[in-house]
Amino acid sequence: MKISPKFWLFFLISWSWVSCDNQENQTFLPDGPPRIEFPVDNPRVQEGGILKIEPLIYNDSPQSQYTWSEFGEVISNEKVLNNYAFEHAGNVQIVFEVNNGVGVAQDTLMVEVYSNDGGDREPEKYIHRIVSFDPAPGQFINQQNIGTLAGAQKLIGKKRGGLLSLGAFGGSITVEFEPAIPNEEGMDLVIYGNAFENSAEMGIVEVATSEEGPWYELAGSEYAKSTTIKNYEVTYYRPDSDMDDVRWTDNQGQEGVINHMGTYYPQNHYPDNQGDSFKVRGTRIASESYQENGSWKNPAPENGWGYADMTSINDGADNFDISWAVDENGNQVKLSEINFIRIYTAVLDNAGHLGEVSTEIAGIENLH
Ligand SMILES: [Ca+2]
Ligand SMILES: [Ca+2]
Ligand SMILES: [Ca+2]
Repeated sequence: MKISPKFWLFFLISWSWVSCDNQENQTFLPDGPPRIEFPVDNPRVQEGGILKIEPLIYNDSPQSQYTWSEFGEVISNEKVLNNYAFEHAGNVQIVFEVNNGVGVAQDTLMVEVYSNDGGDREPEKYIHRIVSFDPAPGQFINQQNIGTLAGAQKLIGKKRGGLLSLGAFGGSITVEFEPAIPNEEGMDLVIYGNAFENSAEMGIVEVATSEEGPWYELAGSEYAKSTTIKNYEVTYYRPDSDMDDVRWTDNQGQEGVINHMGTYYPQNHYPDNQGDSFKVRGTRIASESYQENGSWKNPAPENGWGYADMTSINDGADNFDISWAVDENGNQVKLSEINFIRIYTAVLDNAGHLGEVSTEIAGIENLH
């Protein structure tokens, strides 16, 4: 791997800075909770390649405890993530946590792991075509790899073709499968996301045999709950400037904002291709992110099933059975196969410094 001179310069500066800091703090607790900065915003590495990530930590102390995790699995407890191998192509979300004895800081880093392009495309098993990408506002929206139509195209023909963020409530992707996915006994398809423990960002899945519909929701564990709101509508409004929050109103008399995430994500969080305002509608599932010991948590519902970007096990794989399809009145619909899948973010929630809760999709697989 080639490391840029900028990185080494940063490394040397941060190393000497941290060395002094450690000496000063031998006998004192730090002044306040830690704060994390990564030297590179979006590092890239080839599939199977290794990467060293050295964060800059303010208020670090000799007693600090460090945790690095990928998809909720702890991969290191060192201060520096050293020579870690990235096995799967796609955008990998790494979470780094520091506890300095006074407080806890947590930050995420998106690592782009690019494919060797070794002919691993299996078009008949994976997404055949992107019909449309209609994101809602979010911190990744309008970012080339993760929040644009070009980013969506990378999911075609692959199990994990990258990572696509749908933005806040109602943001969606619609894809075609060719040949159709048959409805056989048991599970029929898998949607890969980037959920990890205490980070579920649930998306509702709809299916159809024709692009024009009718569309049927796959009714998951939350479908009949009293906290689930059917026919929920949100209108988003284009902000005055790129760095502003995005305002929303809903059809329940509520309003709020999708927070702009500042200099880490300096682009406008409102989708480029939308006018002054736009409306999304669907089913809203309850979500209440909360902060615990400095970490933001957004756990999946207990025994939850039937949503995209919810399960942290098996590489973030959520399984679906086409037999879960229901019509708009909640009646079960018998489908022998489907060609079209639409996924939309089904929650409207903010998780502090982690930003809006938004479904991510890495790929979809036909199990038959
Ligand atoms: Ca089935
Ligand atoms: Ca997200
Ligand atoms: Ca996610």
